[in-house]
Amino acid sequence: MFWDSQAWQGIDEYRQFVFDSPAARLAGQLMGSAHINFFFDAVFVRSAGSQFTTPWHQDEPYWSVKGYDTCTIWMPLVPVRKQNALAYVPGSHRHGAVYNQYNFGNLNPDGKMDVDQVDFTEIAEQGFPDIDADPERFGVVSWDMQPGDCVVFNSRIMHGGSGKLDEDRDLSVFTSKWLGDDVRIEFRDCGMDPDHSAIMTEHGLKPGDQPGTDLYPRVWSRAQAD
Ligand SMILES: O=C(O)CCC(=O)C(=O)O
Repeated sequence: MFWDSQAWQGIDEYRQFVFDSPAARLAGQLMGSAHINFFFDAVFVRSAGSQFTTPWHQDEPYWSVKGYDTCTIWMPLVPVRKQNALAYVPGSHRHGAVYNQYNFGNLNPDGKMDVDQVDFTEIAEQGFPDIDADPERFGVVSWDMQPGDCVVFNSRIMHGGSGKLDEDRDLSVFTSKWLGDDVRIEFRDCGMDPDHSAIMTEHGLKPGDQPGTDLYPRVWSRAQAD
């Protein structure tokens, strides 16, 4: 498995997607936001037969920002079967509870184990539900997808389960994260993943600020689109 993130500043094709594709407009329209800022990209590449499954989790509770108007566009670059694709628990972005999420920092193989560590044990109100034990009860959904299809999901929705691949299938996915009107910078005592607090501070951003600067460029405004 190969994973990379925040590569948009160095890769022209990623920049084109961020600035020139309809993605920002879609995010703005779906979230009902007047403005959209780009947050970051993350790619997930798995070779055929990979058995690494993404643990069930939510995104926004890990982030260095807080807000309901946050979304990810999950965009496979190869055909993907429903059972191999990212899956979602519909409506779970409205639960409002703090779950004891998996610490993705544990998966970091490059030895920098102090990076992107998140520990929800002190703040969690309940354990993360065992969704795989009864996917039907949770109403889990996923879809067969072709290159060109994408799923846009609220960053508080429970999602996971992707990447346990059939022997004849590889999977390459480009994901992009977008921020709308109610989003503010937030530094979390439990840790953050990805932890942008240092680079935000370098750019003069502090908790409570709206994301901006060339780190999180404004890529779409409803007023200019009208
Ligand atoms: O594609 C995957 O396996 C994980 C994607 C994901 O969890 C995300 O984009 O938040």
